Amino acid sequence: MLVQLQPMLEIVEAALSRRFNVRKLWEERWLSTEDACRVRGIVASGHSVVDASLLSTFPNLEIVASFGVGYDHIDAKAAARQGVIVTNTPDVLTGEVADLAIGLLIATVRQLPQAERYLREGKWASGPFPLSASLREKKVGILGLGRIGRAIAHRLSGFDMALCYHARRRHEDVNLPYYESLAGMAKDVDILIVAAPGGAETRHIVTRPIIDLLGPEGVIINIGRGSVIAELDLAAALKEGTIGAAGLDVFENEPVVPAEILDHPRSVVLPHIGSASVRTRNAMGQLLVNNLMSWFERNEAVTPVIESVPLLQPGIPRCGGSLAELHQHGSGTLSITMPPSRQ
Ligand code: 8YV
Repeated sequence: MLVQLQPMLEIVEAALSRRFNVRKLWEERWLSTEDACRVRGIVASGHSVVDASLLSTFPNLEIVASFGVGYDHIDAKAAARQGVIVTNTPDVLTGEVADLAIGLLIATVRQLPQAERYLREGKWASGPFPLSASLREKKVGILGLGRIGRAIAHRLSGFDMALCYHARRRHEDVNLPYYESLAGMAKDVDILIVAAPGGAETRHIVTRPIIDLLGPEGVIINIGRGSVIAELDLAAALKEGTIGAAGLDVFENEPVVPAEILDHPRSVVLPHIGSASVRTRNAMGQLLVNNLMSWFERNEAVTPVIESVPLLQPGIPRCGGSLAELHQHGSGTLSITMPPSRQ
């Protein structure tokens, strides 16, 4: 039996319910102790908190399959201690999120939403839209050089802009200037693009002193996690003009956006749409389903998170079991394809 914590794409739900006995926790609100013991998998979205206490509710849990690349909402270390693997959906969304970062960067610097509003409000007839800032001759610092950070750097390499990055470590295979300290990079760049994951390690690493180092013409873009930036510091910096503009797709307490950010004339705000195209969300759904199928068919995970990798080493006893036990026969159109079973 699987428990699903939040509603998901229809095609994912259809594919899951064809193959598994799925209990929708947000509808049922409770499970009997007997049912809790039958739960072998949790299906989580990017916003469902899966902490140690939830994990321990299900003594026979084997896998938490999460929709999205970021898994800061899941206590993957506690899961590993319980012998539970966690999977996410990396790679299939990298290009989509990187595209959005570039769009948000241009929109923020060239004030595209503001200019569009100006036209729609009928102001063009009374004069041209005020001149914007420029991307030309600007230096960009990328915070976080994971898959998405790299894809952003790759796209920006066609923009004739100076690029550099800060990450926990230097990436030897990347030919870009590396800053060991975030402050050092912030002092040298005009634009900071946050592409770091969430979680305790990155929480509030961008605080007021870092923001102020970007300067009054500085720009901050965040497509990583809201928690990386101390949001109230950013709001204050925008208000006081110690930073020029902000383009944000992610926020600390989504869907809440602080009024100071929302009302600022140089903020561009999006409702966390980095990966939100039909194509990419379907691919993420497919990967989530593939992870579950592969686990229950052959004790393998397609995309386990790093904390789960030791659990998947040969020789580690695992409890992944036969899919037959979990099958729930049903009808319906299959829009998600299943990975082929191994003979
Ligand atoms: C997710 C995201 O699609 O993948 C992530 O980590 O931030 C998003 O793009 C979203 O959180 C899914 O619920």
